[in-house]
Amino acid sequence: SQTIYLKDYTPPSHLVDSVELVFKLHPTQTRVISKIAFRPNPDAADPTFYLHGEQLKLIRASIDGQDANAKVTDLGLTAQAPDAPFLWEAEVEISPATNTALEGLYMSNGMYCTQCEAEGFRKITYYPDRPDVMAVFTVKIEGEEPVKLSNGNDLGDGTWHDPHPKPAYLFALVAGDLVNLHDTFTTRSGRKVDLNIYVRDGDLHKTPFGMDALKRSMTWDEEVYGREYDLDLFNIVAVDDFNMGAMENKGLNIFNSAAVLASPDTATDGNFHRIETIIAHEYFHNWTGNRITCRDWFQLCLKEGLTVFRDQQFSGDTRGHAVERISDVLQLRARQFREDNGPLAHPVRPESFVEINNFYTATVYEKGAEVIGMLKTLIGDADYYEGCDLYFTRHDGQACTIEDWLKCFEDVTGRDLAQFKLWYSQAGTPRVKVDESFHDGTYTLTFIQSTPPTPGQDTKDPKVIPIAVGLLNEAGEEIHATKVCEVTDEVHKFRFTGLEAKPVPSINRNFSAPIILERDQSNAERAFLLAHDTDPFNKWEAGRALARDVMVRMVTEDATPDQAYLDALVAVARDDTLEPGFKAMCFSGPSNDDIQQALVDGGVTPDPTRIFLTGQTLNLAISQTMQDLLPRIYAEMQVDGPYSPRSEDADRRFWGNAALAMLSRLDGGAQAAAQYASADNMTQQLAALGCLLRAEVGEAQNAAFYAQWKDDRLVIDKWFSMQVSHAKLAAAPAKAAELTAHPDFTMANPNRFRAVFGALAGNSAGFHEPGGSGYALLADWLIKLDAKNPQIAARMSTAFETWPRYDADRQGMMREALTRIQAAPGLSPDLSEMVNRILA
Ligand code: BAL
Ligand code: ZN
Repeated sequence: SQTIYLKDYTPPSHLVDSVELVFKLHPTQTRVISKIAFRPNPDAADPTFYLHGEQLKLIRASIDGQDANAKVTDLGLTAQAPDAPFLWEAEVEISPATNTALEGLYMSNGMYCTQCEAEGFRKITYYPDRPDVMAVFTVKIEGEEPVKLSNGNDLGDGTWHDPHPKPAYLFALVAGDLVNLHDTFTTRSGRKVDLNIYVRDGDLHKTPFGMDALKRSMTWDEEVYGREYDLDLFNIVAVDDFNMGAMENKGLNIFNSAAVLASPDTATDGNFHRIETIIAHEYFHNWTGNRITCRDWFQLCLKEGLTVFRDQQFSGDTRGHAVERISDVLQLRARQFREDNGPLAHPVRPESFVEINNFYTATVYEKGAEVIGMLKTLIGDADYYEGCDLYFTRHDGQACTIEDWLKCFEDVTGRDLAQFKLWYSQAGTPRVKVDESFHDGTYTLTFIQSTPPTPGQDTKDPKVIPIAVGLLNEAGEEIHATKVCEVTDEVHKFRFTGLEAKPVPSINRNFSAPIILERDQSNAERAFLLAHDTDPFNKWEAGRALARDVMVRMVTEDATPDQAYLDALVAVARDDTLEPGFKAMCFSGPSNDDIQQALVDGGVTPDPTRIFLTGQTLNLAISQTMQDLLPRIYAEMQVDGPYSPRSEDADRRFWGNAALAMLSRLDGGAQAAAQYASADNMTQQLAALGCLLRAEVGEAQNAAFYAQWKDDRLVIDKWFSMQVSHAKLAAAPAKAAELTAHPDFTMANPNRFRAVFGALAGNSAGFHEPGGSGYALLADWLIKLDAKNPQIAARMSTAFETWPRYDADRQGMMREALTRIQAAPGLSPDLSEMVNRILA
């Protein structure tokens, strides 16, 4: 397989005016008949007529009615084409039922569906399968299935027409025995849009929340970005077997059923939140992705970073900005910082790839979103939205680049964004060291920035880093409102004058830049900021830094749990001005990966076993300190009345269940057993089960849970995941191995595979148990899965990306597992690229 480079981009040889497709559906012998109107591209670098095509049986192909004499390879075909517009007609045969990679046209529980991003359309028919070729599609679906859907408007009798030119990756087809929830939405200019969520019979009661989220997303995009929907129909379909969370196909979004189906008895508050976010995300793609798409796949962040940023804004507006920002940053640190500081580090806009599916990463998505957030912080809200408006009018209907995007903001502001663009090209998380001094009423902050080397990038230039700073006096009053320090030089000083005494700084408020701050800060100052900072993010951050320091000292110096930290937590719990969701966040503490990275930064080799045991000790100490408060918190946080996923209720359950987790460390699970017995929704049931499993007293409830939910796939995914995430140390890989023999385990379903092996990878002390059984098991299963579904196998290989941080024994065993994968016969380009990069 070949490496593809951004610098080698050339325009397509031919453009497409229209595409007509006829599908004669059959599980193993679907016929796809295409009529495509091509014309030579005047801007082409190379006029050779080339179409992508993989795993297709070519039946016939003609150009203007004459046999095309196509030269076919495994990857596509070439043919002699006239130097003028012409009609390509072809017929191919494909086998959806045996398509286990879930890319192209495949079958899921008897239903036909598609996934074409990034390069799946070439498994449906011969086509210039690249995002800069946009065309108007008309599709006819022939088959027995009662419901037959494609993009755009329904012309009846299985025929669909999408008037908006689109790249092939946004093509979609669904056919099956489905039922739907119908609703309507009227756009602000008066267009009446029919909305449907299609599901299998029996799942209809799980659709109303998704529908509500869709309508709220449509309103939000009108109000905040001035974007209206542009067709008379918007369809969503839930599919059980799906590689991604969901896909934004024009007018026909296809969702992993886990990312759309929710009812109070089967979905947790976390599930509801995630579903709302994904529905919004896919809907927002209609403008940021579909109307304006990417010129080539290197520009993926153009649509993904921006659309993640938009869904984060939406969630903040819906659920409260402080808790939303904290959870976004927790995600960023756990996934993106980990990626950016390991062998898989790559720029937000990568410069080369073997398999583009390997670049649907936390860096492209989440760091891509941070970059948009920094742009908005630097230029201000008014210019940000004006720049977006310009982008939408200037580039509607086009396939664009990051340069096109940034130019809109340069034109609106008159600013040169060349240095800002380094955020797109330089990988690695910047470190910013902070020095401070105070003389004669002037407080000086000195920022010193550096970015460590990453694969292929040994040296980095200084970036523009917007660091929001506020100052407090020693009484805890804000004496300087938040000011954005634009750090542009390697060493950059900022002065605050007219101060009576040395202030306490609150730096990088609201996490204004995705950086690692390096600053000598006492735990007393952290506790002070946790008590007084007016910026909710930094208030939480101070507590997190405190917790991290306490954990690190417990791990490295055998320290006992720090009393000042325990007292600070009690103060948070007692503070009536704080929201329940915020309190719960303060008690969540740093992630395991966060602790490991802190240890690595301090020159200490992390031992996951020791970190796990230390976490247990600290959690017990926290529970004991909180002992007197817990029953009251727990009682106060109970929500009366029927379940609602609204954030006020969800946040109460979040804090109440944090209290339950603490109680369960003291009462042997008595309160959790009571909650389990009386729970009338999945949030309460699953939280109680988790506490019981952690306390190793939940055997009966665990069996009852399985029996109660054995017919609900999505709940059983949770059950599989719980078994592994609550197994301790070496018992985790053993449990995962045992579950692979469970009658409900199947690697054909990505959600089920992830439920077991995602949970194993997330159970750090289990995956890294010193005997190496976690590594060996995951390697075995990645090799097996790769033969069926290379995309998921490649994605899950990232469990190994941290190998360089560990001790020699663990490193050796992880490398051995990776080398074994590398040597597996017939390894896919997907998994092979990942393993090669991880080992490089
Ligand atoms: N475009 C792939 C799925 C998503 O990011 O929405
Ligand atoms: Zn997306």
